[in-house]
Amino acid sequence: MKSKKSNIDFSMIVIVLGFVFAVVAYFFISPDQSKQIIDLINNYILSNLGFVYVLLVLGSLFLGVYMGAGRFGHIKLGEEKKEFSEFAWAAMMFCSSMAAGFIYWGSMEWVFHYMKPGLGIIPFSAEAAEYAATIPLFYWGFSAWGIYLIPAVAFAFLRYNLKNERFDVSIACKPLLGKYADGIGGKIINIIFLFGILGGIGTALGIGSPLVSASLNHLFGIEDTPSLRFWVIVVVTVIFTISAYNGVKKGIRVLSNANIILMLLMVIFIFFIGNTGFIVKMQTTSLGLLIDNYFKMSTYLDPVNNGGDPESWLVFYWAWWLSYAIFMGLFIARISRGRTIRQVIFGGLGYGFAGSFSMFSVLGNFSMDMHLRGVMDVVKGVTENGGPTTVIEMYSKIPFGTVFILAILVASILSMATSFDSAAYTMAMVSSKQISLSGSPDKRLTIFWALTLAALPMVIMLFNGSLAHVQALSVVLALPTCIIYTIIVISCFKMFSDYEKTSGHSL
Ligand code: NM2
Repeated sequence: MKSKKSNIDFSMIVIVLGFVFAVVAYFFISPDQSKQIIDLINNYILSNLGFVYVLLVLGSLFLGVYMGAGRFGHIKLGEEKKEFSEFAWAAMMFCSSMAAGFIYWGSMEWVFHYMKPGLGIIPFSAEAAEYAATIPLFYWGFSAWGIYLIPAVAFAFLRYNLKNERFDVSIACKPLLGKYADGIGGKIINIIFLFGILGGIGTALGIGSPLVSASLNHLFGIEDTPSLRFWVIVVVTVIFTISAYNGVKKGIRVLSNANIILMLLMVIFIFFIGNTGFIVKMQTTSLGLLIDNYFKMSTYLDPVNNGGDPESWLVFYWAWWLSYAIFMGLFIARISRGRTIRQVIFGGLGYGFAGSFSMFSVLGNFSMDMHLRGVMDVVKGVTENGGPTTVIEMYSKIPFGTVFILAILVASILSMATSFDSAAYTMAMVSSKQISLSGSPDKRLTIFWALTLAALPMVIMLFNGSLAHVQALSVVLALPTCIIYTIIVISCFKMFSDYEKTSGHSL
């Protein structure tokens, strides 16, 4: 038996920690300049490389559907029975990807598109409102969830069918890169993956913690300052560290089930308490608009006017989802033993879309209705006081408002914890040298990654960096992830055809 210590790949830890220290130190020494550098790279990517993200995401949706519906679909990932029930699987998949964004973006995203719809639509018009209710369903819809699924299949096949003892990223690149995926090459791949997560989770924390601090401010009158947000991150970190420490079965599954039930209760409550007629009508309208405009929404980069919207939204969102892609692929693989490829692909697309649709269309249309009926000027609230404060102010106006805000507080913390615990857990899997088929990574490693995940956004918040900087950082860190992502997708198909050649029978 190997000792636990020798199972940790320290080289990866040293490099990632070195990077985090370097960024943190730079923020201490020169906060303004470091924010400027992040913005500069971010702007370059937004205006020049958007097409890369767009083609990658659309391409992977096509390939995913092809993989699930085609001849590989029936392949079972491992011989065993399904490890998790349908509900637990869907809940864990959904909750590891969604954090407090379901409340924040769910309730407020429409405002930004209503003000600046682009696409030749007149701002604040009826058309702008319908478009604003629809486009979030696209940014959080099929293409988005589709990003995770080919990596999930690749990692699961490697692990459960080819019985690989490592759960790392470089192995999934091997069919295409051959020996270049070993040694230093492999380490670079794993490190790029770890950086991607740091950026992606940073953005989620950057959105969630102001929402939590705004609820604390409303409920208990605590002043909403950067240091309160800092402490919010500390509390969330403690919770998700404990959950990740307890692993998938005891920690992550339990927290995710609780989280999804609370999310659903909140959405059902708002559905009935709000203008249900308006919500249902807009949901139906949005479905048609979504289907009608799917490809336009997927590729529109505004080449002539270069107006910025919706191009920057598209690139930001795809970068953000892509920065989660490999981590979610690993995580979905971890919970998918015993499922077929078809179940993973269509389960991921179906549950993902259904979850996003119900949350965004109910919370968003509820809030749009409050605005259009003049109950509250939500647009003014967002532009003058910011999104988080406006979310809380709006929900304080409904019956049982205080209870609902308490629910927002708990759901934001829970949903952040259920994303970050799976992230820390997969980071620990990748930086372990070996994990037995039913085993878990070293708990110390899991704690270590949980703390590292929180470090960057904490520092950016402490230095009064805005959410825009955290978002920019995630777009920047997602770029190298795109390269690895592409390699994994191609490798997955190559892996299947190599397997057929060597085993002599078709899959
Ligand atoms: N996504 C966009 O705050 C959040 O809900 C995190 C992350 C799914 C990659 C969402």
